[in-house]
Amino acid sequence: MSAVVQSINPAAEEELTDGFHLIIDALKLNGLNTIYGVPGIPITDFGRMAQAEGIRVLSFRHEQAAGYAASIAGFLTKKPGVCLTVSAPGFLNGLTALAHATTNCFPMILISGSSEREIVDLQQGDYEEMDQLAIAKPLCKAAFRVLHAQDIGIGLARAIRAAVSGRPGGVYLDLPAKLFGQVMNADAGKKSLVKVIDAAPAQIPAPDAVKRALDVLKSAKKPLIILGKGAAYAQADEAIKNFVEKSGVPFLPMSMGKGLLPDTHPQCAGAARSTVLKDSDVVMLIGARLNWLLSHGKGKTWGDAPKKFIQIDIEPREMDSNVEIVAPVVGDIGSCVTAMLNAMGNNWQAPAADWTKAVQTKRDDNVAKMAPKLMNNNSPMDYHGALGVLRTIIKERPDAILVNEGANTLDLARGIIDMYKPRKRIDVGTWGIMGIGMGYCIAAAVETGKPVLAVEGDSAFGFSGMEVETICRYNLPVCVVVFNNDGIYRGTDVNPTGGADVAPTVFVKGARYDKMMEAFGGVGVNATSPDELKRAVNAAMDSGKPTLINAVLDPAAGSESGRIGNLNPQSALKKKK
Ligand SMILES: Cc1ncc(C[n+]2csc(CCOP(=O)(O)OP(=O)(O)O)c2C)c(N)n1
Ligand SMILES: [Mg+2]
Repeated sequence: MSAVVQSINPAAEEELTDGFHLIIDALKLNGLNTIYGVPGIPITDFGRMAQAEGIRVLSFRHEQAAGYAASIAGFLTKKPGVCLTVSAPGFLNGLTALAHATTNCFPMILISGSSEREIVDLQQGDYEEMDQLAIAKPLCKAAFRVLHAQDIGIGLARAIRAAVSGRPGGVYLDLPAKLFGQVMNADAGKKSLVKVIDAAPAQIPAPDAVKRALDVLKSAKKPLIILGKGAAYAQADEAIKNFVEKSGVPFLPMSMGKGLLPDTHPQCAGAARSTVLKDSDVVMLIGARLNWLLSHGKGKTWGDAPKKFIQIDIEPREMDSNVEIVAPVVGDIGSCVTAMLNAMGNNWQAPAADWTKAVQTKRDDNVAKMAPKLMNNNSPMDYHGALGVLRTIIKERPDAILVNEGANTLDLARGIIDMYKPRKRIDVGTWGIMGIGMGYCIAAAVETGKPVLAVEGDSAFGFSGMEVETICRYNLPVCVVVFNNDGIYRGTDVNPTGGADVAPTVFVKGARYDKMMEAFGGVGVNATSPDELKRAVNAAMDSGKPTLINAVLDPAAGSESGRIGNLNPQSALKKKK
């Protein structure tokens, strides 16, 4: 009887869709065409189907690297980078990257499969049981779970809008295994999808705020502009350049703000950092926060002279976070900077020459002092010899993307390698996190199509080193230079007990990281002098072949914690003699 009913029921002919396809269609509808992840239950088939439907699905060796890739894809494109993981352990591996994205204000969506809700909630011991939504919540901007196929469109729309609107950040999207297989009418499914319109609407600053800020800037005798990575993210490059140049104010780029204007620009105060922080009287922050990286806007770094701060940021709560902001300008960076530029009029007075000349002189002195160090051809290399070579290579190839992590390797490369274009330098970010390296390389190559040069401490590289296989598998134009000084900060520490274990900061001596790349068909080079390093990097950048150069550094080169040794706690207890 039921068979007969079904055969005459037009519903039996209806076209159906399922959770798998609705998620894929929702991603594509919103222009999210790349997924970074690691397969496994319950998302293996989803990855296959996504690939079949034209999404680029990049499989990693560890979710954390995939997550970092997604986070920097978000920074580079202003669209949320998507990371896809399995439940509990895969989710947790991806979670560090989600928290990193949130901290750094990069839009990213972590999509994790999850186990059966009924079993998880009764804690009955399901396969990879974990209440992932609850765990993700404090580490991201927003977290959502979709239980029904008809809600997939809305769920993804909420995730996208949360990731990119206002201050961008990480969003978690929990997709229980059962959702993927749920079936519904295809037409109704199609109608349930949402194309997010104006996901990150412009936020126009109040005219009063703009006027107030310009009045403060005008009153300055020794003004300074600080460009943060928020300014780089905004992709308002022309407006920022025009504003800075019209103002005539010296500017200091934060690490990932480098290249918005070239580091060689006459107004760049990068090499006079300590002078401008101490001596300035009005400081205008553009997409930069007064966190630890700027010594919270107070203390020795900032000198004794009174200071006034102007701040442009999309997040109103950023104002007065550490010190009083006398002129807050709240809005998106592009709108704010454009409004400032328009309100400046045609008679804007550049700051007095005694200030701008003093900054330039300090900067030129520091650059000149450094120059001879960068030209040494010592073997084994020191940081300056090796970085002098890489500095020239980036100068000759300003479109290349520079990935950088480590301690000395990071701090010295940041200071030495000039950047010429926006969003070309990507690094450890707000947390000073190790492990972003290979994930960043992969996403940078995939999202921009440009060659990538990674400058990696040997310790830093180890956090994501297995992803060199991923780089080879996708044949990406990535050249990794490992600054091999046999350890963390230095390779010279000794175990004070005289026991067999080496000191906690020391690695295997004479390690050959280049062999790792060769193991997967890439090019490996062992470079012992700046000349060799230069040849090898240029060859890699010309060929576009995955390359890893083991740069042999003097194990004694480098200092504790690079430039931030002062952050190591010291015991208040004086050692008794
Ligand atoms: C996830 C994470 N774990 C640990 C650290 C602590 N840490 C800071 S720098 C660093 C490695 C520094 O050594 P290396 O990368 O070899 O750079 P070098 O100073 O030797 O050039 C470590 C482990 C960190 N920043 N992030
Ligand atoms: Mg090292």
